[in-house]
Amino acid sequence: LEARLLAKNDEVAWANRTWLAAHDVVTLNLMGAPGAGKTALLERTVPALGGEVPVSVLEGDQDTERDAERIRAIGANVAQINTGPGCHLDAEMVARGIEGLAPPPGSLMFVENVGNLVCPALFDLGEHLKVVVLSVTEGDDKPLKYPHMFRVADALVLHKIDLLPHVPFDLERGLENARRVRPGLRTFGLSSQTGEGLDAWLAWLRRIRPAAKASARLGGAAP
Ligand SMILES: Nc1nc2c(ncn2[C@@H]2O[C@H](COP(=O)(O)OP(=O)(O)O)[C@@H](O)[C@H]2O)c(=O)[nH]1
Ligand SMILES: [Mg+2]
Repeated sequence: LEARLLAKNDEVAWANRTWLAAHDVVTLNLMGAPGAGKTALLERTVPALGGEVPVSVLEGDQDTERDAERIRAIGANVAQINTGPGCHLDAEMVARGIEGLAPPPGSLMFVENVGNLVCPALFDLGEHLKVVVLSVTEGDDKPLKYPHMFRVADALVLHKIDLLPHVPFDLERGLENARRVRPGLRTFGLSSQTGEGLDAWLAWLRRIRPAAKASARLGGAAP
């Protein structure tokens, strides 16, 4: 049943990927535990890039419009998807979300997945890149305990570094653990509270638009 479910998801994800490539909408899937600071990161990122490129946000949560309201408050194009008991977004939900959002050609779209380090790792949404957000309050062993999430990630945001003096998170060990499961993983240590480290993250986002376009032109294997 799980294999059939994932195969069906992959088909829809492929359709999403094709649509996003045709409309030149570069899409990032933000994943991480509840409270890792995914929405806070978007609240920093969207205004910083908003003047350069249109940005849309698709918010995923089990319930409420709370995150969509936070993003709406900063003036961005946003839609909320509620999964009810579901623990992750799937490609079909994202397809419907894209229809509602109508991200313009040449834009950037962020998808904030439902908060947890397990199920979202399994579901391709048709995005270009997956980003895992791990805050230093969660412990430096999490990449080892939830390896699937870190293995599928294209980048890691090591979040809330302003709290490093107050928590026993060992930065070197955290990075080593992440790279043990995902060699070469690109990492950004940053704080959405203080803004420290944000520049490198923003610079990467500015660079990936042309890179993602090039890879979309090359195409991947259809499921
Ligand atoms: N100290 C600190 N707190 C943060 C930071 N980013 C987010 N938070 C706080 O962490 C909590 C969860 O943030 P939220 O964006 O809702 O997390 P999400 O569930 O992953 O979307 C909130 O109370 C935020 O104010 C940060 O960089 N430093
Ligand atoms: Mg959130």
